[in-house]
Amino acid sequence: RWDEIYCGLCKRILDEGVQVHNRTGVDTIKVPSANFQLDVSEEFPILTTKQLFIRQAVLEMLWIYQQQSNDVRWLQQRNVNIWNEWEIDGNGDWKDQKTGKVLRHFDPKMAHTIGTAYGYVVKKYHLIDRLLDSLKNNPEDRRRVISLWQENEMETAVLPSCVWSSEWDITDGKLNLLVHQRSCDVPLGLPFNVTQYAVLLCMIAQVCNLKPGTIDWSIKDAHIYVNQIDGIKEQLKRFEEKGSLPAPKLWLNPEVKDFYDFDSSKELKDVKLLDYQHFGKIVFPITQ
Ligand code: UFP
Repeated sequence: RWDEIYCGLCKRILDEGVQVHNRTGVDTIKVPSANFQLDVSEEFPILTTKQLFIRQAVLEMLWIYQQQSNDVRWLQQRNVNIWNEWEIDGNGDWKDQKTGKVLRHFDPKMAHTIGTAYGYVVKKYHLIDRLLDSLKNNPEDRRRVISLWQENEMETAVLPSCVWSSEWDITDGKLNLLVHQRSCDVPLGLPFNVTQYAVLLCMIAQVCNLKPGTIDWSIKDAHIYVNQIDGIKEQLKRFEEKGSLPAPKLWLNPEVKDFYDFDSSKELKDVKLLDYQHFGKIVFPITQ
């Protein structure tokens, strides 16, 4: 089901999208918006038309929401290198990876971080503690909005959060989530982002004695970089010829009752994917 929604979006972008310039220098094909709903109680959303590296996706999510860190070295120590391009160096410079040109200068105190974004914001505004408190002590609450978009922090963020808001409600013992993404690299970002928020939903549900429910996902600016088109065509061909494979099950260690206790070491001991079958990896270039 998730493969079908995902491949449908990719096809729509290729068929109806418009080619545009953007800050990176690599053009994208974009559509202005996209929306879909996934039912995590029926199917754990992870693509099978290509291999997704769940260890990295979950560690990045834990870095943001559990560790509440902006320090890229935490990820690097766990062999997760997806934020290297956005790391402020020891002198406070953020450089173009290819040319070495300084793109922006930050306070050297922010060395080795991504500035005041993501985990920094979660920590400063106590976003997870407030969410957990509300879910446990005020289940009917309708004000459960987590916003990583804080105007006062934008100036000193290397990359303003892409997935930046989530809203959470409880209906009939199920925890449901609505997520918004302001800008979406569909080949590289979206598969990662959807799976990591599904794991977050399952973790938060478990520690609050709830069942995971639905995820509504909304996107502004859904795009494919032009150097990713061949990879996406390969994935669409797989889907047309072979369909998709049965979704795996997510296993979370049932003994963990506190969100902060999920293991966040390299081995990620409390999270496992059972029976993950897929059609193999597709390499997509990343644009800084
Ligand atoms: N991007 C995502 N998901 C993420 C993330 C980045 O899709 O979680 F961190 C992509 C979207 C866009 C680029 O292609 O990274 C950010 O560029 P901009 O800030 O110009 O939108």
